[in-house]
Amino acid sequence: MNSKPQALTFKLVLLGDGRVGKTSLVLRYVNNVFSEKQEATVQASYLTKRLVVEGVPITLAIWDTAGQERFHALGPIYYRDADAALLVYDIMDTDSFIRVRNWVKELQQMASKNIIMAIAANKSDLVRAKKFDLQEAESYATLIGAKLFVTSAKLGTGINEVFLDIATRALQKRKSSSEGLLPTPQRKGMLIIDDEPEREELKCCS
Ligand SMILES: Nc1nc2c(ncn2[C@@H]2O[C@H](COP(=O)(O)OP(=O)(O)OP(=O)(O)O)[C@@H](O)[C@H]2O)c(=O)[nH]1
Ligand SMILES: [Mg+2]
Repeated sequence: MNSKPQALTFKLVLLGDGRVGKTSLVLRYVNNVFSEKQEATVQASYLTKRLVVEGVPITLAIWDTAGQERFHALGPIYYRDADAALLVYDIMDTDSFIRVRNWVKELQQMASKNIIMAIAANKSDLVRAKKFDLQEAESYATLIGAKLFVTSAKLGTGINEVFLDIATRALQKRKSSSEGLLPTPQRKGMLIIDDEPEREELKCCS
């Protein structure tokens, strides 16, 4: 008899303003790389990461969305049925924190109930003083039942912590749900996440 625990898949979506570092966080986490010249995401990209939490093998199915305003309307395609959302802002840019609040409002109205949320205050390496005011962001995170993590994709700080927290909370939630630890494909209404995101039509030949 095979007693190996079966892998669970959790769908995670990254949301936030353009250039706050969503792609950089994912690439640091999945491939341990960082580029100063990271290109803006078009529509979204999809990556996976396997990890083991409390002895349970987990696959994080990660949708890294484009933050530019022109892609905003695509949001529901990616956060629909998501188990968790990682909301990213640039610690040096107040407007990008406001954008996080707007995404949270949208998620609360449109996404799955009880979606797990975490907030990443990214680019912490750019802050010279050791202390910076996170009180507002922390109170806000508590208010919405999220956790706040200070991250730097550049230095690799806080990254494992935030993804591990999301995976751990998703696992706890699944354990306490009626589905228990059934492998993901047996879940009702599960979105198939192996498909590539739709690509923009190739423009050709005038
Ligand atoms: N100093 C510093 N720069 C960062 C960090 N994270 C990302 N960057 C830089 O910020 C710029 C934007 O990063 P991206 O990862 O492309 O940002 P994004 O949120 O994916 O942007 P969109 O795809 O347009 O939504 C790039 O030049 C990165 O090198 C960080 O932690 N520290
Ligand atoms: Mg990006």
